[in-house]
Amino acid sequence: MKFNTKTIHGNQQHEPATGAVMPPIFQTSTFAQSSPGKHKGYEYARAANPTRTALENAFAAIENGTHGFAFASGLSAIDCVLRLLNPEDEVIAGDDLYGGTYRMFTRLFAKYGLKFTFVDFNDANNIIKHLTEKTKLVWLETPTNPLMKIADIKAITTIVKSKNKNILVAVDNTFATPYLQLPLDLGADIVMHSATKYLGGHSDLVMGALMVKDAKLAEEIHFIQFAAGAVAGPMDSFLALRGVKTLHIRMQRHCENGNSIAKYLVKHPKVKEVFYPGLETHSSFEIAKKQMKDFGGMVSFKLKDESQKAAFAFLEHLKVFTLAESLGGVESLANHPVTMTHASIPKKERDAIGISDSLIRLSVGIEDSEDLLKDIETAFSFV
Ligand code: P1T
Repeated sequence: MKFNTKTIHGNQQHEPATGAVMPPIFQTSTFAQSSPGKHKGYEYARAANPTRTALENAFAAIENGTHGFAFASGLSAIDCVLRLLNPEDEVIAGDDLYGGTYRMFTRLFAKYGLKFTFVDFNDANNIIKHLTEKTKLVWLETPTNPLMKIADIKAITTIVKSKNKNILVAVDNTFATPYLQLPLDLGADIVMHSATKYLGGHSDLVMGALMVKDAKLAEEIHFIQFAAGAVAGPMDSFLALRGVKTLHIRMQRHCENGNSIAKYLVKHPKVKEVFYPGLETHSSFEIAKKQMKDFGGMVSFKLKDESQKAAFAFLEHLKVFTLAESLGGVESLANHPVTMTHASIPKKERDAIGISDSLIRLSVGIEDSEDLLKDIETAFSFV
């Protein structure tokens, strides 16, 4: 099956009892047994629930994996990956990450003896000097949140695996989605998503996903998912599955609109810099062009006026864009990383990588681009 067909039919079956085309919302915590241990494949809904199974099968299909897992949030999916490790193990991660991922690494897991090193993956070779005998996991976000940096998944995976094939490479594919890039095909071991974003696509749920292609790794992840218990509920699983079925057409429009807005911003006299991998001026444009089918709907930019006041004036006067955390829904959102999504990163570190007061991140939705452009133009008149 090709990708568009997979989003709708990948690993899906009609519900066996009734032929229902969409899986029912199995709103149950437990399943009857005819004799102890004798059941129809489901025992207790933390272990498995048929609505979640349908979604997890779809997750596996769209990322070209063999197994998919649905979690209560994106962060709980990341938490599951970190639980594969042991104290003293080392993790190499990109230096630009979603603030909550950075917070989990440095404030939750560092105290259990995991060591995190943050590296600029703009050049794949930067990883070489950080790989040690203790490295067990490489964590990539590409494009990164919020600076839209690109990591060359294939090049990094090749370097890492030639050092030690047991080092896991995990890719947070939230910004790109499998519509744009397939990390498992490029050599990664684990794909992670905040399914809250493009996979769900309608800003109506919080969910995480992991996809893998190795049966042993899948078994370990399933054990952690079951034993730690941060599973997606049946109602959210139903909504996410419905979302996945339109991922390809939504992404097509997100890309068109993202591209129009990035090109408009580049020419705007009040804009200092635009971060969008589809611009030829982007430092990793060639890698993005090779690795991604298109460039997505996330666009960040800095104002020439570097004061927080100017950024706030712009954000307060948007009307079609909603000022809110999150991204990847059908509606356009605007975010101020310093005070919102990346406030948990210490100022010194934010400054070092360029997350400054005048940085604004747009999640460009699938409305008419003329309305979005007009909205931005009006907001600029208040800066
Ligand atoms: O919010 P949650 O579903 O737990 O996902 C966390 C997460 C993980 N990875 C990336 C790349 C993310 O962007 C996120 C969540 N991000 C936001 C809420 C945001 O506005 O950036």
